[in-house]
Amino acid sequence: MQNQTFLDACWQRPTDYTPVWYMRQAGRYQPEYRKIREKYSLLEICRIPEVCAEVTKLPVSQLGVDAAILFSDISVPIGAMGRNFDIQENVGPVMEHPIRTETDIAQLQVFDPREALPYVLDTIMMLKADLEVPLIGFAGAPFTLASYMVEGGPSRDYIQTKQMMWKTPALWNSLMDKLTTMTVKYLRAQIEAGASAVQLFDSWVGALSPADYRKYVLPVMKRIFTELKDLQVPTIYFGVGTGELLQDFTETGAHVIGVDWRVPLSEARKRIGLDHAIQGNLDPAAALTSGAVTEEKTKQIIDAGIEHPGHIFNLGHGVLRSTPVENLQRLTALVHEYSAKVKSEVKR
Ligand code: 1CP
Repeated sequence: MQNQTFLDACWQRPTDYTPVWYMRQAGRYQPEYRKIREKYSLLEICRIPEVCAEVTKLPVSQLGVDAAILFSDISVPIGAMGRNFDIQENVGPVMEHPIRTETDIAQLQVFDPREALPYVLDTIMMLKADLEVPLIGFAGAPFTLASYMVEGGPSRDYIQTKQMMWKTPALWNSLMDKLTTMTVKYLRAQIEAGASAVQLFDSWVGALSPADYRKYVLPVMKRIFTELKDLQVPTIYFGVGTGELLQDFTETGAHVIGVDWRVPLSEARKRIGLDHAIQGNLDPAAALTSGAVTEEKTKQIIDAGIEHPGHIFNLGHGVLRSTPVENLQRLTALVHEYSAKVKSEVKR
């Protein structure tokens, strides 16, 4: 029997306790992951289903979380679209050549995931057979993916991306259109292979003003969530620094809205309303220490989340590399035990 608590919370059904998983729950903070990385590059791990499945499962047994997230990277589909890139140590995805012109965009291939990324789907099928918790598939959202492609790598200010968006909107729209079509195909294939939910990582979209978000990004996000609807799995939409965009996020059609730590969860609930589940939002830096301060912050988030059905506990962004494994073990146990206690008191 699979643990359904995470999926129930996504659908805003009552649960006995608050489910929890962590963005970047597989990674460098784990000694076992570092050991595997001595032998394989990140992209090699993604391409070998046995190794990729092992890395995906590790945090589930180690931390006791209520969901697994496919181990991959948002940059993986860029290669399948026909552009060379590399994931550089301590940097992130870096393009061989940035995408800037009409020809660059015309050459991007909207691939068939079964042909171009079979190892991703093989990993999912392998995991589906022996995971005791639901598996979350994922993709980078078009804006965030475009930011890497247009800038050529990680960026602080997104100057080239915004220039393309404002100065050559037709070019921008054609890039977003292609990324959107690709993302829908990729996520549909992940769900058909066995993913029980999918998360769209729009990590850097908080760089946009609400007006620009509504004009240049919201329409494609609506398209993605609309085109996934018939598969009837929960969809999660997350970005960093998106407090001012949360209301707009509710218009995308995502079932669950991810919130970073800059907005208190009770305030996020006001902005999001009652029709969506909420995921978040402990400051990842708070997991570096454990003790009274971390406990107080965690309990505050659980208390705010419990007021309405549909809260999934998570960090406000990915696990930081220097986080001790024991802290996440303790945090997971605290979320489970404290939320179960509060919920049983409310019932009585
Ligand atoms: O070699 C390594 O181990 C380097 C660190 C690393 C890891 C563990 C990178 C490079 N990617 C990944 C895997 C990864 N990437 C996962 C699976 C891990 C899990 O969640 O358990 C996921 C979900 C991602 C998604 C991802 N990649 C995002 C969205 C989530 C987020 O953190 O905002 C983004 C923005 C990336 C790009 C990326 N890949 C790697 C780095 C260092 C970065 C960020 C670079 C930047 O600052 O722009």
